[in-house]
Amino acid sequence: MRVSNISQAKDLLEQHGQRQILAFCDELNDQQQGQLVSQINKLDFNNLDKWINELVLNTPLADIPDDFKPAPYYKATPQENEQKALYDKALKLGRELISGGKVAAFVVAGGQGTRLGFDGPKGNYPVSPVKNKTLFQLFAEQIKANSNRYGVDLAWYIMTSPLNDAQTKEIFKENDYFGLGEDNVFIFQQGTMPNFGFDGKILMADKDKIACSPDGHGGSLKALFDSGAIDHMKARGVEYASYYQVDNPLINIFDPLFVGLHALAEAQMSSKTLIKAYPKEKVGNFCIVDGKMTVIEYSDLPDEHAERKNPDGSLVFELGSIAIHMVSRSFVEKINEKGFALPWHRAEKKIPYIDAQGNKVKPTKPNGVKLESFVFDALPMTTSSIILETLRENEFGPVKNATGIDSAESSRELMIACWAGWLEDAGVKVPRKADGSVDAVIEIAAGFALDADELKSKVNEIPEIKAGDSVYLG
Ligand code: UD2
Repeated sequence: MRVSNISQAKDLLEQHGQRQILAFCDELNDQQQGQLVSQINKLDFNNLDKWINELVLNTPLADIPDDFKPAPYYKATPQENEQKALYDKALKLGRELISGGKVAAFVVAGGQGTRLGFDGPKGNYPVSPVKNKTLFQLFAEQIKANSNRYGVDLAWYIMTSPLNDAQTKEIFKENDYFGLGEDNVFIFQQGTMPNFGFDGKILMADKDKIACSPDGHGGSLKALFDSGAIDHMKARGVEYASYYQVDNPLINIFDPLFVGLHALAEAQMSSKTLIKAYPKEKVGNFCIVDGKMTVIEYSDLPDEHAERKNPDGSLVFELGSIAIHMVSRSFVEKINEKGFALPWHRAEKKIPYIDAQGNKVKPTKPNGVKLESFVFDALPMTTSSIILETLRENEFGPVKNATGIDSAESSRELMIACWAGWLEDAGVKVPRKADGSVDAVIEIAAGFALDADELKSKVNEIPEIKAGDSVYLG
């Protein structure tokens, strides 16, 4: 039901116990009242009371089914001849699909990046070891290098949120779309969800502003459709979106093997996995639940299952989800046309708000609930979905925290380690410390080499690397 003015809004909010939204409406001018009415119209009153009851006022227990088992997967390298033939076929098909412009990059970059403590879109965070290139620039260079390799302009879809959309667009404009051409970059916004106090009341960020936050990366599947990104893909002939998170500079965006295996399986949404380093590593777990591909978050997997081991000592649930997916355009079209809803996940957070007197409060401990959806919750809706193993050292170096684990510093070390591995593969001597870590700062631009094989063809252009050197190959 839509309301057209404050008086209608009062009745509607009264029915749902959310009258506090209008507490200061008498102090607002006409324009502010109009803005507030349009925010109220964005609330989903068909579901609001149910969500508040089930997820805000109560903390639902994680629903762990009795019958769940580890998911099957393709190893990073083929295990026997028949599989080798399949991988060769997939590689060939994947290359054809990329060359045909049928695969696009798709980064989710709508998050707040609170843990990093960085002001602005996370994609603008400088991270590369020698040149301090930003995440956006590294991705753009990789897309450009792939466009050159495959002889086609590859498209890049970027999901932002109201928190960072304008700034992200500005960054792309200022940097002349990082040389990709404006036509090949499509920036769109995800949806939002209102924030709640623990009493189930929607919080106000200001007298005329409902406190909202991005609706989680699961919102991407709806936002792709609602924003026109899917139509844009269709017009360009893009059939597959290579989904990744803005925090991972080591992502291999156009991996022909992954594309090919996904396409050969006629899969709707597929995933990359890495073998977990320890039972409760903070990544999702790929499982088969009631015959369906499912990810169970690390926090929801009971210890007894997380710790379970096979006779050879490996973990029974060893497949970690690192948020790398291949998503078929037809799947996004189908679920949106039929209508779908991903489950909401509850998170207790510190949410800035205005109190009953209209004072702005910045809480120092959690004061309410945010609801987010997760993209991997779409996996059970697929009828075909494959998992391909990737090696941690090649493809996972997330920047999430200011210091320590998953920080810019650890990500830089992982980039250096990955590129040092490529150099050694190519027969280049890399200085190493006694503990085996690389004793140089190394950066290989995507335009120089996209992978170890390409680097081999450039070995004559690589200078000698001495201990303590800073080496940029670009
Ligand atoms: C995510 C996964 C975890 C593992 C890990 C790998 C969840 C719940 N967990 O953990 O299983 O794969 O990543 O690094 O996803 N984002 C948006 N809009 C939003 C919220 C997030 O675009 O509304 C983006 C965000 O910009 C970032 C990504 O999603 O690129 C990850 O978000 P996160 O930092 O909340 O995920 P994290 O680290 O808890």
